[in-house]
Amino acid sequence: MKGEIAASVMCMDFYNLSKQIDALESAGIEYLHFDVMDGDFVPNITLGPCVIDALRGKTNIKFDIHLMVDRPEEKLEFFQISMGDYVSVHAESTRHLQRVLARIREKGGHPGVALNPATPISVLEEVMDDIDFVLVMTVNPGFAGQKLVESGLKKIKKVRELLDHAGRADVKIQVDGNVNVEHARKMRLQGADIFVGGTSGLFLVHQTIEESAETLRETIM
Ligand code: S6P
Ligand code: MG
Repeated sequence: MKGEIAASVMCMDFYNLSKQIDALESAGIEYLHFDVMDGDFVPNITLGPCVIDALRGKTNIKFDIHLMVDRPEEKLEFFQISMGDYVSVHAESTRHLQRVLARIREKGGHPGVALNPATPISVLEEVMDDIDFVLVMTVNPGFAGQKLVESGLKKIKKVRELLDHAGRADVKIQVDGNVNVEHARKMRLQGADIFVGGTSGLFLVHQTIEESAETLRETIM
């Protein structure tokens, strides 16, 4: 599978959002990654439906909505999911994982399961038919600018093997957290497909978005 890049919206310059989206488009970025945090599941509050709705129709970049909220099955209805959106929910955030994945599919989205660094991958076994991607968190969710949790690297490979064994070689693996060039290279070798670019990979102080995207792209070919 070709390596793809998802730009972390919470790491963007909100004052210059439209200019940065133009830069992401010209750099061929595949997804806009929206981090939705509720202050309960994770210790932070970030983007919500109004931000996602405001950008809807303004760009051709696909939407990738990362729900870090408790009980996502109750909150999903606040979101206008469009056909083809990628939507991930955390396995740790719900007692009704299959139900919420099925609901995302019903709304036209691509459902994904996100796993915190300490969460075993076995939870995927029972929802194999309900997912289009797996989000392997390589930091504990909540904040940008954190340091890689090294065990995440091996976990990518374990997830790839589990998916392949189950006949789901088509399911993409997304990695999120401290995806800099050095880590992206290792993550790619372990089998990652979608790389979330934040403060370490895409929105760097001394480089333009285009320059960072090009370097990241070469790394994940
Ligand atoms: C973290 C969130 C992520 C961050 C991204 C930031 O809870 O899910 O999507 O926005 O990881 O990237 P970086 O390079 O600052 O770690
Ligand atoms: Mg995220």
